[in-house]
Amino acid sequence: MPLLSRGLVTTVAFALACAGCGTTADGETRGGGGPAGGGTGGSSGDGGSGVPMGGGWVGGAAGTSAGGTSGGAGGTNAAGGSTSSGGTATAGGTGGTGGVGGGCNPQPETCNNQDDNCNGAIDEGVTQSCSTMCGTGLETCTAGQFSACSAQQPNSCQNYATCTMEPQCVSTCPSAPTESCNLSDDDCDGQCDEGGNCRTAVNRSFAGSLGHRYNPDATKASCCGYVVEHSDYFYLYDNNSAGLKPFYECDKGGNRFFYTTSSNCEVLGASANRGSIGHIGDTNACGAKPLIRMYNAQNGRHLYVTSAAEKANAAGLGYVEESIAGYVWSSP
Ligand SMILES: [Ca+2]
Ligand SMILES: [Ca+2]
Ligand SMILES: [Ca+2]
Repeated sequence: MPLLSRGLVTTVAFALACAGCGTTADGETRGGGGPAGGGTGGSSGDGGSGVPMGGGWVGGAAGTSAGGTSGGAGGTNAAGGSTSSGGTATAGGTGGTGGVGGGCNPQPETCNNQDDNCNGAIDEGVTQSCSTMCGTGLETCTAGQFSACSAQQPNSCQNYATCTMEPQCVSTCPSAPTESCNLSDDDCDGQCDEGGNCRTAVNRSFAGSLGHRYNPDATKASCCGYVVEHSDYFYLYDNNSAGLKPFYECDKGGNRFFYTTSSNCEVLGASANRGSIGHIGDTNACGAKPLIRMYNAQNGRHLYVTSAAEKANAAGLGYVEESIAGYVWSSP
């Protein structure tokens, strides 16, 4: 019976019995095991070591891991038995088959830093869709890591309508608009209508026999016995716009004045209107403060103040608050 056809257990038993093969009981001398086959180099994985089988050697187990270079080492030739008289030498066993190298099992390529599809490239062509507030794009895998989304990324920019930072889908943020006289901080620098081009100072002057006058025109402010006591008492806008109204100077007769947003000068009628001294605010927008209108019934005079201290002082002189005439500013 050929030795190679025997079962493994039997074969191993024989192989063990045959170690150092010598003369058998029947006088025959059997040859030693033939050379074990060297394992064939696997494309991956080291082959296992050869094991004796059937007098020869089977190759090493197939390699399993990537990067292997060779199959199992072949067995060495057992020493042939010595030949005794009359014995028949039996051929040594055939070397075992070399171990089969570990194969690559092609799978769809995924982003795992492995060559899943066995084409020699790792994570090639693996992408996934993504999006930002600006649109959709792709993330591309390299060495197990997805890149940033190719869709446009929002830029943090100033919203000049609200003066707040917000993400915008632009590569370059819009530049600041030019400040204009509109009761708004157009360039969002924290200052409203700055630059000195919007508002003009109003002089406050006084004449002991007449009371107070408020006029931006220095000539008028110094007319008719008036003396300027505060050259920039408050500021009014030069031009009208939303949130503003003309503030009129009304002549009560004899160069005594009061001020109102009524073009008819309230009860006096339009003929008393000496024209606008500027434009006063409807609200405290753009840093405005109230202009408090007071009246003294004892002398028939009006007074306009911009602070609680002045108001208290005027109250001590018999003035009573009538209304908020409008809102004025402290700077041009
Ligand atoms: Ca691949
Ligand atoms: Ca500004
Ligand atoms: Ca402005």
